[in-house]
Amino acid sequence: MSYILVNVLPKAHAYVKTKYSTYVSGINCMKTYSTYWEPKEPIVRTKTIPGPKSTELKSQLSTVQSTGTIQFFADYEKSAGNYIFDVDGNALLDVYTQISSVPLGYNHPKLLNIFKDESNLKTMINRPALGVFPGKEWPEKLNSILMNIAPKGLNKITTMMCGSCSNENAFKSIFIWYQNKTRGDAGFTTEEIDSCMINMAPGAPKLSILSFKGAFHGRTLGALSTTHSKYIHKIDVPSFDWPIASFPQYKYPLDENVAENRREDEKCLSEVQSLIDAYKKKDKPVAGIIVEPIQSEGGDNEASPEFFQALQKICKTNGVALLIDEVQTGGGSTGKFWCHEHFDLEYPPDVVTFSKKLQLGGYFHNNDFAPKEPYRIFNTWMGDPSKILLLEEILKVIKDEHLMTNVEAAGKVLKQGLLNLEKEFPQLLNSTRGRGTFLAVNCSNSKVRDSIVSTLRLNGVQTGGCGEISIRFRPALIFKEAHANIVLDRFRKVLRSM
Ligand code: PSZ
Repeated sequence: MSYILVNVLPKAHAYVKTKYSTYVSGINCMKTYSTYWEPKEPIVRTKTIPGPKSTELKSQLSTVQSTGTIQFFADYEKSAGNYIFDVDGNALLDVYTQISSVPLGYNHPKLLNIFKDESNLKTMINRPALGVFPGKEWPEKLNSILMNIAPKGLNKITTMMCGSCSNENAFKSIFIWYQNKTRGDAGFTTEEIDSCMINMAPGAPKLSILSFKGAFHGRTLGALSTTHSKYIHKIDVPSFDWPIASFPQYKYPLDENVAENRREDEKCLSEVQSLIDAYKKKDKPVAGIIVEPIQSEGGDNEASPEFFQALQKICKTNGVALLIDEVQTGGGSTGKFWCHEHFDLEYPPDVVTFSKKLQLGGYFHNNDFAPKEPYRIFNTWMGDPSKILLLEEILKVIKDEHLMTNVEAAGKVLKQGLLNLEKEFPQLLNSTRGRGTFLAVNCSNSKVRDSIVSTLRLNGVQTGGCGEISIRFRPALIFKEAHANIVLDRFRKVLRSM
């Protein structure tokens, strides 16, 4: 019944034996997970990706669902480590990892083991309405797992399902906090109670959340008002009139453009203050500011630690909450577990949202952002205890296998390699940037970018685009220097062919 991955793939391709010594494919035929294999290099068998089988599946799916975004159909039984396998037998070195959401690669033996345990299986099957009927182990799990990785200074956690709903509910927490500051211990007035039921002030107050141009905070209706990366996300959908400030656009290399980039910081920060003043005058005061530590979908735009420190000062001076959206940056790939740890902030942020690599969504905050009354922040599932089991093991593997050190080492090789390619092909590439393995490079224009991403895929490397002209790298935490060298070799080959 059980078979080893190496037996089901062409003999021509050697497989690399890493720490575990017997990886076996497929959850049904799993006997032991003491072994872990992945291909030594990418395997590309079809002339096009999507290949014929993916194309056939796409046409099947198109009868019931729109398929305009689908790149190929994956074979998740075969996928292993850093390699995603498709249904046509291609194995791509995946440095995009399901939009930056796979921490330990595919079919990590330790994760496969979790659901062999019957009590864990029961945790998966009996998904509770966590707000009302949490399981007996829930307090202990939250304390030992999620609070263990809580950003410094934040002692409360609200769990959710995804990044968008984490931001949505964090906005609500911020509005409730803001109103509580003036209401104090007084209860709700009858006027507030009646007016909120017909979407009117004072019960539904005119408050706003300030966000930045180029930001991505999700696509649900409230979060979408703070998302400004692509028009296609927003068009035809009503939005709140909330303030939008410019986000720094740096010149690279950073160390050669210090003064200019500092002026860019100052320009954006003064815009933030002006917008806070303007929206106060407009009677839509800013209750919170939402910001990504590195704007991801919008093009991997970085801002300096000094920018974030000054932004926090503006928040403190104006009585505005600072929400740091770590949905894409959280989980270790920037070289710190939370990217904002790089910023050396004077105070903890007020709210930190997460999802993706952490498997479930949610946000960390302090007591002030926990509504006193029950049922104000609530939904059916409020997270998923089976995802916490995965997160528990993921955190253990990160620690036991020193994956944060690994991120530093692999990131250094990848970043230096990109800088070298930038020098070799200045007409095609520029502005290499990022932290850890959370890296990006700009292309000369969007046509060149799209062509590089698709040609790289046909050369066995799955990357992703972001913004108009950037390629982003989002490998798993198990991505090593050897993988970085494969990416760089293939990248060079593609650039030469252009
Ligand atoms: O096109 C999309 O909808 C995409 S592509 C990448 C994302 C969404 N990222 C999700 C994301 C994020 O990167 C940040 C910084 N904040 C919030 C979100 C929303 O998370 P989800 O997709 O889980 O709702």
